[in-house]
Amino acid sequence: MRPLALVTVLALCGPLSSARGQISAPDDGYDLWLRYTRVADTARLAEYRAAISELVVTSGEPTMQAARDELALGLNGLLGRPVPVADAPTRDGSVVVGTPANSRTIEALPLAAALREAGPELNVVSAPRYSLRLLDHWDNLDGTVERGYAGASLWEWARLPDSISPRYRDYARANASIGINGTVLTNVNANALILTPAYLMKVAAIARVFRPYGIKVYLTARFSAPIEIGGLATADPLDAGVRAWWAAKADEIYRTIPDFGGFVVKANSEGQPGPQDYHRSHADGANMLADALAPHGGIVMWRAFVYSSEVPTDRVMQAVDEFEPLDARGAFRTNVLIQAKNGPLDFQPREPFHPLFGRMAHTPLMMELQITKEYLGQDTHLVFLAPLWEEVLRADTYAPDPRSDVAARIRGLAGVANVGSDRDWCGSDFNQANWYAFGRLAWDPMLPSAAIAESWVRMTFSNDPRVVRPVVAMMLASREAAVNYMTPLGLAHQMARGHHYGPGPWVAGGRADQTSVYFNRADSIGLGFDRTPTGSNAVRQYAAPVRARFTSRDSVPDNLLLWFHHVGWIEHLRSGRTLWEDLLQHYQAGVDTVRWMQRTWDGLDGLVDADRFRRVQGFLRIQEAEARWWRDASVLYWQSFSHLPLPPGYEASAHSLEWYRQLRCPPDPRKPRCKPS
Ligand code: GCW
Repeated sequence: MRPLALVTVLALCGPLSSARGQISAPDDGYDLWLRYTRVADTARLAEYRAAISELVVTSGEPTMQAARDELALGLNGLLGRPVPVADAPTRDGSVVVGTPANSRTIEALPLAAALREAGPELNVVSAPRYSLRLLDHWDNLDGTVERGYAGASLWEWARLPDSISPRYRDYARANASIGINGTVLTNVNANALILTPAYLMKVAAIARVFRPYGIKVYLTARFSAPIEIGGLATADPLDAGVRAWWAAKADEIYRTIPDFGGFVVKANSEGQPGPQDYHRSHADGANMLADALAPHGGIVMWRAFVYSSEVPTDRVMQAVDEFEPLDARGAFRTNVLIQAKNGPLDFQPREPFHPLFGRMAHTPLMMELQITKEYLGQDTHLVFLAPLWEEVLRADTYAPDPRSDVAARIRGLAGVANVGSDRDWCGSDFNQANWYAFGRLAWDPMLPSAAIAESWVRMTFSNDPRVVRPVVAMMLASREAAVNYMTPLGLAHQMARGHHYGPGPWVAGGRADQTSVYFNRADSIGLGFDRTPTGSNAVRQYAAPVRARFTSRDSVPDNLLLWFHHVGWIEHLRSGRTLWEDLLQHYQAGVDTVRWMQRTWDGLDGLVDADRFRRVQGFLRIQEAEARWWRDASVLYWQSFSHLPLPPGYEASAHSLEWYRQLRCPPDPRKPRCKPS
């Protein structure tokens, strides 16, 4: 008898599920990629049934029990018949789950030799690249979610700790299946109440559900908490009373939640309190919290997303200016990580990589990605984000290290979650793919987007190549389509004020560094932000080879051209076309790609279950209309500066610029959508 040993629950969803049927079963989205429908390929089903005869999980450890439950659910579903659970292997085809430490059967196996014997084709040895693979929820205690487009918060604070929603476990299952091992429960725009005893009890109840799945909980720490809930007169990080308060708070947290992960902090940014309120540095603030957590093994993830309209420097340069000098003098404690967004601005459809990734010599870095698509069409637009993330993970910082790509310069990934109380968790079928992709990349940042898309499609829709190939192609084309119809050629932050959904290249007034005109710099001469030495010189924050590439008009990639250069409307680009012509072409290409996605999807009629087919079809209709809205509003606005004509045959705008400027969004905080006709 040769029992098959499975040592991790992660092995569950791969190969078995790859033999799914040819027509997708109806699905309301709740099961995500963990859809255990019966294998429809009859030969494959027979093969699996013959190979798997029983399930043996002897350990009573909660994690092993969770693995057993998941395997039972998965195997029963995939094989279409109950797989008996046994105490010890009794026959060929026993699936034995455990580790040498908790299972006699596995301990007795000559595993090392067996694995060696199995040869290099055995695709089961997998270790995560990063130890921190976290979802950051921007969830508020009143149940709203900042930049959430999938309903209310999952955390039912009013009912906790007594009532435990079954969704907590299903959320943990989904995360564990893709290797996510931490959840920051609360918004970085933090509320100190989460640190009060009553809330900590609730957090502990969630942590209990997550624990068997290897998921730790983390919280956001509001810097002014000692004043707001501690009754102190100050939150000065160098004040002895404040330090003692945080130390006692950390002790209390760990008494309640022994495996608590630590804090995420947004300080002195967008109105959040922080150490600079007391003329102290970010290091002073981070270190105070780090000292409180250190005795318990906790960490501080201190965000680098800081910028101030009072600082005259280009907004995208402020994080490096702030953090590099602190890093250079080794100012941060060893349990502090600096968490930077992928780009130096704010989760745009395309940005260059954040220069901080090449600059910090001593302090470990986390990268924050945004899974919820605040600036990328939110719930409705189909935009698969893995290509965006792949681009930044593979970017070369030229830091003086043996490996200098961004992926090698960071210690972990944090993804701003797109999960909410909607039945389908993410607000749309395809948004689920971004949650999935994030987990896969946090485990292995070198995984190609195409491979991630393919495994997701197979697990979520179908193994039929007539489905897999076109859907993967749609997913892979989708991000560039959004870049093209929203912010082509390196433009950024051209979204309407506040909700960031539709176009607003004319947005001006108020805080300058949050306006579109600050970033587009459109004038009668041309378009784009000069960040070379003749402009803000943001290029100086990159290592010499990167700086040279971005500075020269000959080498700057077209897709970042207007991020770094102010270019004349009739200047010629490398394409041979003028900027004006190229811009028009990109906007049109964005619309055309969405139309191609529509046609491609329409071709799947009858191959995808009718419910999902229609849902996706409807959202693609919205996306096509809104791609035109983006194109027309933007082109008309640029034309008011360039005074250049549209070439013959260019699709005419349905409305005037004034019409687009007047378009108001319905006051719907959940889905703040403007609908052009
Ligand atoms: O992207 C911007 C968002 C804010 C967010 C902020 C941040 C949580 O518009 O809603 O606040 O970034 O990352 O702190």
